Amino acid sequence: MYQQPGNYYVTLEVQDGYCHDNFRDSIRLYPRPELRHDLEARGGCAPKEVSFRDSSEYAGNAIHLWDFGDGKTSTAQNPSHIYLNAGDYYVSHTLITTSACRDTLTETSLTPITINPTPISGMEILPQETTIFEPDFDIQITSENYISSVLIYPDGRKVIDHGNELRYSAQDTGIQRFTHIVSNEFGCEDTTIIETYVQQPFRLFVPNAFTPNGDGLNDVFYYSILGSRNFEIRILNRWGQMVFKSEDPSEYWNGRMFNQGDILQGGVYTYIIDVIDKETGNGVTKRGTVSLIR
Ligand SMILES: [Ca+2]
Repeated sequence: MYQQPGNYYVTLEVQDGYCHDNFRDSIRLYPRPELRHDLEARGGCAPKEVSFRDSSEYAGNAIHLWDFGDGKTSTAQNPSHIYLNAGDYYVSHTLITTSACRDTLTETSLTPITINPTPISGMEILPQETTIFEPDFDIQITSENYISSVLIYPDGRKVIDHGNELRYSAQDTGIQRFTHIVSNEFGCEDTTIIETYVQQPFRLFVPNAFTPNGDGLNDVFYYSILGSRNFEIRILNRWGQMVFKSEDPSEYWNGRMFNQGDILQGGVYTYIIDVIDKETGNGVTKRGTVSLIR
C-alpha cells in the first residue's frame, strides 16, 4: 500500500528457466482532490457584485460548477456574480476532476449571502435652463422605499428629510448641480444628480456722461457688462484721436489721456466697445458717445 503521493517504481522479474527479464515501470500516485473555497457569508446592497475564489487542490483537469443560489450558475474557476435582487442566497461549489483521480466534490454554504434592498432615488427639476433674471428651479422628488434623504443644492446647502416639492433660487450663473441621496434601514443608498443651467445673457449698460472732478460722484466713465468675453474699449476725441484703450472690463476711463496726466477738456467723446456674447459666440460692437463734464 502506498500511503503518500509521489512517483513509485515497480519492477517485475520474470524467470522461466531459460529466459530472464526485468520489466521496470513507474506508477504515479496523485493526492486526493480537496475542495477549498471561500463561501463565507458576505452581503451588501442590491445590485451587489460578489467574487468567489477557488483554492481547491487537485491534479490534472477539473470542471467547476458554481450555483449562486439565485437561479444563476457559472463554470468559471473564480467567478464574479452580480446579485440583482434582495434576498438570502446559499452558494454551492462543485468540483469534478476529469483526469488523475476522478472525483466529484460539492459543498453548499451554511450561511447565506444576504443582499439588502436598495431604495430608488429620483427627482425632476424644471426648467432645465433659465437666465439669471429668472433663477428659480422647481424640484419634484420621486424617490421610493427610503427612510431618510438629503438634498444638496448647487450652493452646497444641505436639506435633510425634506418634502417632495422644493424650490431653489440660483445665486450664480453656470451649471447648477443638484444631488439627492436616499437611504433605507439597511444603510443602502441611491443617488440622483441633475444639472441645470443658468445663463448670463449679454447685457451692456453705458452712461452718456461723467464728471471727473474728484467729488466722488460719477468720476469715471463706468460701464457695466455681463455675459461677454474678449472685451475691448476704445475712446476717441472729436478729432478721431484715441485717448483711452483697454481690454480689461473692470478698468474705467477717468477722463485723462490713457488715464494719466491732466483731465482732458470737456466735450463729447466717442466710445467703441467690442465684445463676444458668451452665450451666442457672436461678436458685438457698440458705438456711442459720452460727455466729459468738468
Ligand atoms: Ca464727479
